Amino acid sequence: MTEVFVAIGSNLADPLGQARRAVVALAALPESRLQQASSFYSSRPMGPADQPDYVNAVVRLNTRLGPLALLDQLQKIELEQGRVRKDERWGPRTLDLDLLLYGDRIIRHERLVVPHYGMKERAFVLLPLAEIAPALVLPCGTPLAQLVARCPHNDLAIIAPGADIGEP
Ligand code: A4P
Ligand code: MG
Repeated sequence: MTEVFVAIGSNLADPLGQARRAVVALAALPESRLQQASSFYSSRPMGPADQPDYVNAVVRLNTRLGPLALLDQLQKIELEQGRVRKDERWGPRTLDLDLLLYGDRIIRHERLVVPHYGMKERAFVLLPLAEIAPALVLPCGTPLAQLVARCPHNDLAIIAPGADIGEP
């Protein structure tokens, strides 16, 4: 089993509900076990400001899926739960699932870059990650706590407790 971390983001169509459903879907992944889920955070949008606030969270899974098979599963969940059909075209994506870390692996594939390229600067990733894995050290050797300490995060607020995983 490999320990992996997945970031959840949503800012459309009941973002908290989307994020909660994503945790349920991640808990049902094949060959995988959900270990931990962070609180749900609200965060101001990174990028264009004329969009709603986001709900963000991070989960920890143990999995036997390979990195690309896991990415396929994440994209399947995005499609099943994250996209709304408007007329004949796919509407805005309401759910974003990013594979942050896959064990200690450094992956540079045309479909998959791990660690996720933005994770070191994004408070909405770093804080939920630090909540569930405070002692984590990234594959590059940088302690997560160091990244958290130098990342402004005053636009982040916990809006709901994390999912209760329960005992196996
Ligand atoms: N891909 C490569 N590496 C990965 C990875 N580690 N995990 C590829 C997931 N996918 C990965 O992804 C585009 C392609 O990236 C995929 O086909 C996959 O093969 P996407 O999810 O379709 O596109 P995207 O998410 O819109 O692009 P991008 O650049 O990942 O967007 P970001 O950087 O995720 O930004 N503000 C707040 N507060 N909270 C947010 O969550 N999110 C975004 C999206 C913007 N602002 C935000 C938030
Ligand atoms: Mg993405």
